[in-house]
Amino acid sequence: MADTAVYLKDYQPFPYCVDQVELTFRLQPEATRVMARLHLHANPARPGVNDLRLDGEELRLLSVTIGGRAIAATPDARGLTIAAADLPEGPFVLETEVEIAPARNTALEGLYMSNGMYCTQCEAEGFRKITYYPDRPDVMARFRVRIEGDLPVLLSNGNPLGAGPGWAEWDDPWPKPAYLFALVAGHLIAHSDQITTRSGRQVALNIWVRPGDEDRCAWGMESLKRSMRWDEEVYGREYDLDVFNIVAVDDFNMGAMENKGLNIFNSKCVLATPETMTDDEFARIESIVAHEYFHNWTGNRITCRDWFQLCLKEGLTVFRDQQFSGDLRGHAVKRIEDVLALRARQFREDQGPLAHPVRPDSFVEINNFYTATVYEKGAEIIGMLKRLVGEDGYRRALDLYFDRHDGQAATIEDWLAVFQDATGRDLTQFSRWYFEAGTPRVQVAEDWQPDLAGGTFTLTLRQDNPPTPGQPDKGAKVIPVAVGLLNPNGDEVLGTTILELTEAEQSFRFEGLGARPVASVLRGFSAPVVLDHPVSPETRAFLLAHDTDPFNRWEAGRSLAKEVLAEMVVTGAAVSRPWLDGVARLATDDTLDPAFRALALRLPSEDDLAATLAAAGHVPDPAAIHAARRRMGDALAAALGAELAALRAAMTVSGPFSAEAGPAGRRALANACLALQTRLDGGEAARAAFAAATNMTDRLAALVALIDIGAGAEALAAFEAEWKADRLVMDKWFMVQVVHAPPAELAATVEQLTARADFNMDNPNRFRAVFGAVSANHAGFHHADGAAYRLLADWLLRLDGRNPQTAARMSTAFETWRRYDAGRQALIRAELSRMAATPGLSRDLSEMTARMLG
Ligand code: 0A1
Ligand code: ZN
Repeated sequence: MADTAVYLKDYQPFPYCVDQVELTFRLQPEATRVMARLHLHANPARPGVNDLRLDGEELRLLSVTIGGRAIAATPDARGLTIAAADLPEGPFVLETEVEIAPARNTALEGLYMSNGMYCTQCEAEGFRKITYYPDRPDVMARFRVRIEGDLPVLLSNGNPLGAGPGWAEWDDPWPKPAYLFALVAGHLIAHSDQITTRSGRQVALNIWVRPGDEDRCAWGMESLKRSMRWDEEVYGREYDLDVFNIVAVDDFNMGAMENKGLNIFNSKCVLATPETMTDDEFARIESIVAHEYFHNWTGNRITCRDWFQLCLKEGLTVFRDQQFSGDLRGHAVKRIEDVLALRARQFREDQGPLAHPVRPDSFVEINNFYTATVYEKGAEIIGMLKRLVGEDGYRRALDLYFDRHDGQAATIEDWLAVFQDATGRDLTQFSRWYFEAGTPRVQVAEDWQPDLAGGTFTLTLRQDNPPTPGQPDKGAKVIPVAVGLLNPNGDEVLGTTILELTEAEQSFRFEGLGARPVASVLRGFSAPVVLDHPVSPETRAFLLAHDTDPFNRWEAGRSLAKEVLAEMVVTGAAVSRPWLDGVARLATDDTLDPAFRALALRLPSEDDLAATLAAAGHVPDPAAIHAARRRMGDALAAALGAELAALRAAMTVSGPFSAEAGPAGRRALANACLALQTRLDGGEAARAAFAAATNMTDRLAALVALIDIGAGAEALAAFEAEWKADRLVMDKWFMVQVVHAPPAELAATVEQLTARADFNMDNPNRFRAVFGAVSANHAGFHHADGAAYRLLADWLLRLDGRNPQTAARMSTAFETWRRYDAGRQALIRAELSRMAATPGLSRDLSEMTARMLG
């Protein structure tokens, strides 16, 4: 790798402190001027004679002065060094003027343009593309910003200072790192509201959008207000400025960004109406709005000392947004959804060549570390901490965290120390979760001694911590394993109890039980591990029917489904009765939450099954997995038969549309039934549902059901005719065709879609709609001819020249390559090698290909 790595062990404080920054922007698409005044003084934490090194990339430097005197300074490709000899003693003011070209910025990092609007993305290291600056999170400063431009709306962080025609000034009283800086300018319209915080501060709330989108903001605004209230009630955290602005932008690399007082959102993650967005998207918008808002305390008021500590803000903020969504929508269903996502993304990452610790100790390009491991596993670790110290301990620790570190740039050591200090618990061994990669495997063995102490049941737990890149050996972790015991009638004889597994192997005894109990292990998914608990299909079916822990009840059905599917793939076995009967019973049980029943009907994904087979020592055959999964769906449809129509009818939602969990759960169950019904009736019900749908959830479900049986052409044409002018809805139209293309037709489908005039590779949403879907189509992506591998690599290379960050992220489609047979491995290795060898490849993509090639 040509670019060198940065190491955590090399951390040193920056030799200068920035007290205040004054920025002036003179906006022009091809030549924006940025004038920066930095008020600096030497940092007592870094004594000695130090040059002043400022980061800066792709800037045209026009002038540098210190204390008003011009300095001759020659920048290099990554910044500007001002020799210590040129710096006065005591505080001084450094002024620079640079020119940048936002209209030519296709990487969407720094200041760029999207549909005529100016906007910024500075996390992680984008501010250096705006001006020369110590672009690192431990340099926190107060920002004052003046924007000059011929546009009606000119926004930056903090509170408005003043505005007139063609100018606006903003002042942010809270010191912040440069990655939280934001600027937006454009022809925008606000959807406005307001809220009074619990101490009485009046806060103006605005969601700024392109004209035409103003009727799509109501849900985002409602979500914002709920988030603000929730953070006050649950964490005691209040908002701290007079205004909170959200801006929707069409071209954005990620979901959204928590800039202080000026959150910027991918329009897909904030704009919604019932006609254009599905229930899942409504729920996602709610959680992302909350996530960005929660960052105001966990990320902004307390930020990260360096980028190795990214999980400090991200793991905690994900944990908080998961709690919030659980409180609003029901914890059982939320937990199942979170675990499904964790396994699909994080376990996959942790079990392949890209595995890295939640707190990595080196990186080449930090943008490559905004991963499921840092975010989702980071959140799981906090869930475990909370389980170990209890509700009260957690609250005390968090209060101490906010008290002790407000206004600081902190580390994971600081975070663990507040838990130790608040609860007295030694977290030395627990900290391995942060520093060691890989998903532990926990094996469970049972023993029953009817004659010992009135009936003794013993659970023996053994943990294995598999090697990961650069970490061959690992010690035992602290694993909280939540366990419950049921008697043969299904009654609980032991309510949920946490067993703390701290050694490689440990036994836990339960006495005086009378009859052999059924153990429900890892309730609520109490730790992010792979559980290996060999039990009979009958026992799984028993837990599916009786477990009092909703997560484990669902999990019993899922484990059974995976075992049955694996058996079907490996031996060609038929779909097993206990699974069919168990799932059918659950789906039709009116006492259960419809959302939960819908989840029970969902089959394991093909990628999940491939991972399961690989872990069991098989070489997964994607075509065989695809065929077996279809057989399984057909068998489930046949088993439910006429009940499907009845269930759908029973789930009818009347009255005006509501995106709340109740009605959304009913639609989820109805649509799960529709998908199965379509397997039986040739598409009759789905065609009727498509025509009758009054919201996007029902319409898209019907469309997908039809595409899935190869009968989608008419509905696709109708959908396109209705929505061709709507970029967010059309992303779905692109995506479903690729995800559900017959495996042999995937490459051709993609060729045809990318040839369309409305396929725009510079829009990350559109690019992802097509190429994210390529790898989501497991059997198509892994078709033995290798056509999809080649196609994806070609497009990633093309994108890399314009938007390296998104190209690198999407290259993770290849991360599972070592699971497959020699032929497929050779094909993928060839594509990875071809990408790696391409001259001029970005730092982002070259790091990813190198790591995947290992
Ligand atoms: N901090 C944001 C996510 C984000 C990260 C990086 C970005 O550009 C490289 C953009 C957004 C969040 O957690 O929501
Ligand atoms: Zn975040």
